[in-house]
Amino acid sequence: MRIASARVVVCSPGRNFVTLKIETDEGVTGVGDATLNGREMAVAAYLTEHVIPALIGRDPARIEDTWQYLYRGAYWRRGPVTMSAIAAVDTALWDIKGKVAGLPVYQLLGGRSREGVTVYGHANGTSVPSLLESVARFVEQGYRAVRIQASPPGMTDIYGISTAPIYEPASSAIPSETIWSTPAYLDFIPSIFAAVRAEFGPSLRLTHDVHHRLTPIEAARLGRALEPYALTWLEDPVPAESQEAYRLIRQHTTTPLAVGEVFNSIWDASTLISEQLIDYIRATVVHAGGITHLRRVFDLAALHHVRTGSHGATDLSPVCMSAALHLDLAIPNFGLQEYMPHSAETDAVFPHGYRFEAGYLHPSEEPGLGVDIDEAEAARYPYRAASLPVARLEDGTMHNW
Ligand code: GCO
Ligand code: MG
Repeated sequence: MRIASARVVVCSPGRNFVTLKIETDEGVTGVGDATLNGREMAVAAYLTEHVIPALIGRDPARIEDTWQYLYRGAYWRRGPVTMSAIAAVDTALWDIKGKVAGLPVYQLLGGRSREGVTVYGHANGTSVPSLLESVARFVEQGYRAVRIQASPPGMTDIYGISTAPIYEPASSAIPSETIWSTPAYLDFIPSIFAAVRAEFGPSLRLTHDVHHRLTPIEAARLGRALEPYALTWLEDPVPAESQEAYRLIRQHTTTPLAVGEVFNSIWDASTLISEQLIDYIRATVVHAGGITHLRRVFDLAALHHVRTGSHGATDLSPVCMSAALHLDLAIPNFGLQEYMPHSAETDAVFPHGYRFEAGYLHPSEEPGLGVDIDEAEAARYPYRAASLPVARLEDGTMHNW
C-alpha cells in the first residue's frame, strides 16, 4: 500500500480548523488535526509546500520512520508549526493503520487500561454566584471534575470567562487588548475555591488555569493559599520556557501543578518531568508531534510519577480529541482530560463516534480513530482570520495573555 494523495482542508465552522486528509492507493483514508490557534495558515502552508510532496508514494504503515523523516529531515527541529504539521501526518497514519488492522487505535497502543476517560469541564462566572451556577450545571450533567475561573472585581474581559455557550477567545484579525492586575487576581482567587468547596463538598475534583500570568514567587504564594482546597491541579502558573523556574514554586507549595499545553516536544518538558517539578503534563496530540511523540512524552512522565492532563480546548478539532481519547485509554499514567464540547456546526463538519457519559468520554470502537471530515460541509465555512488577545498591565506594559 502507498500514499496516493494528501490534502489540507481549512474551514471555520465557528472557529478555524486545519485538517490533513491522507488517501492510499487502496482507497483507505486517514485524518489528522493541524490546528494552531491564530497561526492556522502557517501550518497549512508548511504541510502543502513542504510535507505533502514528500509523502506521496511512501508506505503508510511506516509511522515511526515517517515521523523521523519529517523531524530529522526538516533540519530546523521543533517549534509549534513544524510539530503540528508532523502531528497531523502521524495522526492520519495511525488512523489508516487502525482501519487496515480493523481495530480502534487504542488497541494498537496496547489496549484499554481503564473503563473510560475522566474529563473536566469549564465552569466560569463574572461573579462568585454566577460561577456557582455554572459549576452546578456541570455537576448535574455528571462531570466529576471542573475547572473554575471567575473575574476578580473590577477586571473584565479576562482569560477563561465567557457568557457565550461556546467559549472562543480568538476574535479579531488584529489581537484585541485586555488589562491584567496580578494583585487583584491573587487577592480574589482563594475566595472562589472557598465558595465552591463550601457548596459542592470535597469530592468534586477542581482545577484552575492561571494562564501564564504570574512570576514564580507569586505562583508559590497562590499555591500555598490554595492548599486548603485540595486542587487536582493549578495550571500554567508561570510561563514554562524556563523549566527551572518551577523549582522555586515546588519548594513552597504542595498544590499540584499542571503545565504543557503550549509544549511541542519532549525537550520542553524534560527538566519538569525528570526533576518531578510538575504533577500533570498537558501536552496534546496536535501540538506535540502526534500520537507517536506524545506517547514518548507520556512514557517519560510515567517514570517520574507525572500523570497526563491533555489540553482539550475547542481550538483542537474533534480529530485531535478522538486521537487523545485513544491514547488516554491506553496509557498507564493517565490523569485527567480537558473537554470543551464543540459547536453543532463543528460536530457536523467532523462526524465522530466518541461519547460523553457520566463524567467519562469513551472513544469510538470503529477501526482507526473513529472520526472524519465532511468536506462538503467544511466548504460551507471558509477561513476567517482570527487572533488570540494580548494582555497588558494597568500601566500599559505588555504581559502574558
Ligand atoms: C486551556 C487553554 C486554552 C487556551 C487556548 C489558546 O487550558 O483550555 O488555556 O483555553 O487559552 O487553547 O488557543
Ligand atoms: Mg490552559
